[in-house]
Amino acid sequence: MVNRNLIILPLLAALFLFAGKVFAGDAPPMSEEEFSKAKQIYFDRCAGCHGTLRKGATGPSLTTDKTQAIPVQALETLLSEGTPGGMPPWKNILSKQDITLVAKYLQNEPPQPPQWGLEDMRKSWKVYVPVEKRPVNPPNGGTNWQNFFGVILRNAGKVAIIDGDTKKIVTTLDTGYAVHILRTSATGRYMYSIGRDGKATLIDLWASPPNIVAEIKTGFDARSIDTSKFAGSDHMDKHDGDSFNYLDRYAIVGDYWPSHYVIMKGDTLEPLKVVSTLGYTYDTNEYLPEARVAAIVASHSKPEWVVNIKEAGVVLLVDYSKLENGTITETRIDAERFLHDGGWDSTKRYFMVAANMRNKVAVIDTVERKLVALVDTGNKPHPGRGANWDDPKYGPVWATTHLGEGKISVIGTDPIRHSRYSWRVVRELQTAGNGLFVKTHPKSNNIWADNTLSKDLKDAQTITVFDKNNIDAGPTNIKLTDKGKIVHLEYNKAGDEVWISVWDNDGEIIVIDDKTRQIKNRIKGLVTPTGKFNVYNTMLDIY
Ligand code: DHE
Repeated sequence: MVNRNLIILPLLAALFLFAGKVFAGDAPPMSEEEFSKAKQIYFDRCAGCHGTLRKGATGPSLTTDKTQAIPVQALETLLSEGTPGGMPPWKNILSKQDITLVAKYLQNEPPQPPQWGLEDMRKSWKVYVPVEKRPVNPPNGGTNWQNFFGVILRNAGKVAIIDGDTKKIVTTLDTGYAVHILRTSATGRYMYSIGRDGKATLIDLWASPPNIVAEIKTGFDARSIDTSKFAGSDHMDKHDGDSFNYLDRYAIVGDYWPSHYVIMKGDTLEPLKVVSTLGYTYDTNEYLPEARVAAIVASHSKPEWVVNIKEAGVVLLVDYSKLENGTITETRIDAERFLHDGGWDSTKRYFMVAANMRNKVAVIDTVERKLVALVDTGNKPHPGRGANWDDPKYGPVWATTHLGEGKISVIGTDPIRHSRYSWRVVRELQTAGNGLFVKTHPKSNNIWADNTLSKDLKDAQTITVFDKNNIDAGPTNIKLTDKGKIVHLEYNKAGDEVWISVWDNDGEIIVIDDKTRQIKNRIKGLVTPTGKFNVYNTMLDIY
């Protein structure tokens, strides 16, 4: 049965948009207190998709020429019910009063947030445990620390470190507001968290128990963090007699606001360089007062990061090999607008990134240093880092889920031995509903995907799995929970378990045996677990 709202809401908005063009309204008055409360709600819940200045990205622009054309009541209905394009129904999260506040706020001009420069960062920078006071060896006693998982407890502002062998929570750390993702250093010793509030936190996994050794505020709004993973090579500059390497040397954070990236020392988070990403769109050459840094990945074969600028549609290859004397070199590659998330292909030469508002995946060749292809996918691709496997018919492939429909698009990634399949969708796999993440492992026969954004709650509580060697047999959908939603998948170091989050205030991690596809463990008592990152798979970018 078609959900009535899916028809009424867009019609309502279109009707008011038309009507409003004739009777464009003014900004409704708001008290200072109301404006400040609505500003925080917008920052927490809306800015990620619609932009700090409301110019749009994963979600449409919400500038006042548009929002004043829609009466407050219609805005309230849209906010309450959500939209088919992926905006959740806020009635389940915000009160009616708060929804009204946000509706009014959207009809007022957005405030210009402050800047945040190197001096501000330096003042916020704290080292809790100096490097010389940290363990010089990994924990002993058989602790398989490279099979630890960092698990984000989103609404609790914490990260749990869970032992992948024992399934025990080793410790829970206060990393701050709405942590978004975790990454590790190249050796896996350090784990880095980035919160939506721009705070980066450095966790020492060799401490017993792991502890926070440094933190810094890099801006007001951030989503990505990574580290330097190039081990260097003989021809590199010689420093102190041995070949210069970059393992654990640097960390980089990409901010949404201000629009910049920040390079720090990897073992202390001391800020070294801030680089603005403001500029022009690659296609229309209009100036962008907001050019947010989306996904960042670290090259394993060069001293460089791949840094994606969302609104500009530009991919930067940032060379850090001369950072010692203050120099970074950027190669700017025009790709496609509204770049979001992405990951390496199986060779770690090609970077696959979703331009989700343009329904495309951009393929960047980091050897030839150019855009190789723009692949048409389904409605709003959203891969996380995506998933790589060897398809029996198409050879090496990479896959993405979609925010706007229940489908996995599978893209050929081997331009040498499978050139006729490369850089185009070779399979479309139906899942149970709109998803966020897809995952597999080189040792697994399975491809797993969540259905987190499905309009039907039972589908959002379901995991979808395909057999790589019998994909045409279609999906197996397994309902895993009666509470919350299923989100994000991660393998353990051995590649024989899949860890899946039940995103709920009384959440848990469900551990599935990858061979039998049966539930092995439930790690309970976790507040809104979302992303989780296995140390070994994250340091080596195994996905
Ligand atoms: Fe994410 C990855 C941005 C909402 C959980 N998310 C990313 C990346 C970006 C991004 C740019 C890639 C980072 C990288 O690889 O360097 N996410 C955004 C948004 O702008 C958006 C749409 C809205 C917002 O305001 O943040 C958004 N993200 C969410 C969520 O609602 C999720 C499900 C839960 C949460 O934290 O609020 C969520 N995003 C994640 C996770 C990853 C991620 C777990 C990393 C996946 C991985 O395996 O690498």
